[in-house]
Amino acid sequence: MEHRISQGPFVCLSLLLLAMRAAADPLLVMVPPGTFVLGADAPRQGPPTRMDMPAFAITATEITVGDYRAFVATTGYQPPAGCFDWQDGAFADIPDGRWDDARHASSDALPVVCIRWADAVAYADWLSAAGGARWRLPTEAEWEYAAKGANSASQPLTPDGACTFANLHDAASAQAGGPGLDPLPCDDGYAKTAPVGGRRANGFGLHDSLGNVTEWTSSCWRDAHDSPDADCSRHVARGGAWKDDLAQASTTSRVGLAEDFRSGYFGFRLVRER
Ligand SMILES: [Ca+2]
Repeated sequence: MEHRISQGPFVCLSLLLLAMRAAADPLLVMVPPGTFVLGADAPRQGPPTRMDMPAFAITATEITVGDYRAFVATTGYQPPAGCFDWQDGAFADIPDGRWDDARHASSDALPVVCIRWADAVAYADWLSAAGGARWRLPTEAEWEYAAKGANSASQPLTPDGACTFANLHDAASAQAGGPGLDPLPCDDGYAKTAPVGGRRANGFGLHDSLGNVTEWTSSCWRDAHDSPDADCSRHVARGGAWKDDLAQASTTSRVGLAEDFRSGYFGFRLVRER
């Protein structure tokens, strides 16, 4: 099965040495410093912009239901009900949809969904307050650099190999009556979200940077990477989700959603500062 994400010995050694888990902290990987080209020559994805990136630590997986459950149990914080999701053959707002209902939290290993941007930030702030490091959402440049994993391609996956690395709209979601795109010619067994870490990591050790859930970033929306006009009523989200095809779930595809948007296909991962 062909793929174009490489995992060299340096990365394997780095993961062995640098992956770390504090008491209740999410598993981290260290992304090495480097230069990459942000974006692609495509609508709302450009202009391609060369960037120098420092090293940073980012969670290897999306934040899980179990992670978020610990936060809610400790603090009493509770995201408001309501979740935009696929149900009965259509996307619709589910007024009583919640991050911890049976539909979205059947396993603690699933990525947490149905949370707003502020609910993701609240979790990061709690982790920061509980320990000695600052946790935050990645910027969209950090997200894209980490997602590319030493591969500059906007789409490093091939259609038949996609399920090895990403939970996307495949035979499983098509069989469940999922969104009307042409499904990928593979089957990962999950019609919607899948337990984090179940697919192969990219070259930096990140799992599910493409697919599973679209991930919030800290960045305000800009129509173009070089636009001086930032719309901070929306934030950039990246990576596509279980409902998406390869075009929607590329390393450069991006959407901008209002801060109060929450859905069954939106989640997040975090950066930890030293
Ligand atoms: Ca799937």
